[in-house]
Amino acid sequence: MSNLNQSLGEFIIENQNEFKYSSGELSRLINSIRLAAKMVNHKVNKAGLVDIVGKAGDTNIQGEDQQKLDVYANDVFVNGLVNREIVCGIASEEEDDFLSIKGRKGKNENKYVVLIDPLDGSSNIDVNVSVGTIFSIYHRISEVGTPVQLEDFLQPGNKQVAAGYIVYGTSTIFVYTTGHGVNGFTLNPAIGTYYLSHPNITFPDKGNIYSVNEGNYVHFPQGVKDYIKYCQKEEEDRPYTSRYIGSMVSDFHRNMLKGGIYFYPQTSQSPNGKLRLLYECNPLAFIAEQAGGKASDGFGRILDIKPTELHQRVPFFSGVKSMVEKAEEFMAHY
Ligand code: AHM
Ligand code: MG
Repeated sequence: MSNLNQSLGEFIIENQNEFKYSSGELSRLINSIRLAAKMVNHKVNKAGLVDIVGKAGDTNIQGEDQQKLDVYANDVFVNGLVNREIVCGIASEEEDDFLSIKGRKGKNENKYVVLIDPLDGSSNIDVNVSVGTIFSIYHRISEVGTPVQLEDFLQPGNKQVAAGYIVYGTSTIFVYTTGHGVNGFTLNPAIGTYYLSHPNITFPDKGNIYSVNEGNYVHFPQGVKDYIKYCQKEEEDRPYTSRYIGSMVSDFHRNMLKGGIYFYPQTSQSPNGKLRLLYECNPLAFIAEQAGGKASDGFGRILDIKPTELHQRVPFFSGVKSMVEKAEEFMAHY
């Protein structure tokens, strides 16, 4: 049952004691992301009105053109976190390297690092389709008070303290977990407050939606091709419905609520797929598991992968547990 009387701010305070390292720091951090997301939401909503869509001219580390809203969203999240001095380091999909935050007094005693994809699916902005923000939070492993190190960011996803996403869709929803289930908060734009609209989200036991860019079919490994054929076969509760927005957060969100699987596999040209382990897959994998779903690279658990680089890519299969397991079964044949 949704509780539209409870705001995200109240929920964070009420549940503060659940946090492993409870000192209010993590609550402040999530609060800060919540505020930055409101600013980005405001801008995304105006994307068709102002001259902000289109390429900014920069190219990010993956060699892709950045759009203006990507740059804006990156600035808002990074500056929000830097200025409020609640983290010691940030890594962003839009930045080549991680940022170490010194703190005004020259010493930063904060314990958390944040990894963020500030605006995912940004090629959808020009055509008025949903985009999202994804974030992931870890407790640093290097000594508090010293500059953050690469190792603080290269932790396996099973060490995440919290993770979440925001979908800027028909309405804006903030979904997150601190390892105690998944909750979703819908923004009431009239008053600028997120309310608990989706308490304790769980995947349905069964699903009938598959989401994949089938245009890449010829480049997929045989296991993926066979799984797609399985989804399309007329048998039992199949064929499944195909739904692909091309905005991972929205595809994931729909499949979590309605029951489905999202996958972005390796292709003959991209042996590790397209998606980034640290900024996209780990946070969604944490949420998937917390909601009773599953996330895999086709062979094993995403959250157990030991990252080796910041912008590492990985094949990604996530959704209803039984559906991901079926995909893994097909992958194991080859
Ligand atoms: P981005 O981080 O450059 O926006 O790319 C990630 C996005 C995902 O949101 C989406 O699922 C996928 O790329 C779509 O890729 P494709 O167009 O190859 O299907
Ligand atoms: Mg992205």
